[in-house]
Amino acid sequence: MIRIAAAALAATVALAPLAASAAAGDARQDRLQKRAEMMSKRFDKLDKNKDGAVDKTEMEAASARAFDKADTNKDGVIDETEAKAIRDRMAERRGDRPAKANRKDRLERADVDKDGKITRDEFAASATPWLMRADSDKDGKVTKAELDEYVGKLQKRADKADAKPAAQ
Ligand SMILES: [Ca+2]
Ligand SMILES: [Ca+2]
Ligand SMILES: [Ca+2]
Repeated sequence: MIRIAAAALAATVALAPLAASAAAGDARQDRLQKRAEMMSKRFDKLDKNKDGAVDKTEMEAASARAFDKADTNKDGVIDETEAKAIRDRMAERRGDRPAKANRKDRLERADVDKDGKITRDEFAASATPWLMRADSDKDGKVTKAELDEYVGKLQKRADKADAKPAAQ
């Protein structure tokens, strides 16, 4: 009896790191799922002419709309107050999740000449859209199939990360 209990205990201990790793994997899959949904929603919104693809014109139009929305005093530049308003909005949308370092500085990076103001051109140039990473045939537009393929790639990468043994 005692031996069986000890064996069971040993098994539990041995399995513990695996369980922790599976939980981390679940959280990752969850995030990925949410990200895929978000990308799909954004895609549908960007595809104004509903031809099943998002092209450069549609992306530029989206960037122009975002700029117009951010430039609240309509002087043609996003100044520090307006940039702060964007950051606040982003922080609100993010909730209590920590900011991604690379995303936090997008506005700062956009201000190429560092005069504290982002012009329309600077803003457009900084908008290296996440979506273009899905453009696998590099024809300047992203079809829904390319987006699905891209999401599949992210999924595979996450699966691979899950398959790695948990760090000790
Ligand atoms: Ca389209
Ligand atoms: Ca302004
Ligand atoms: Ca394409």
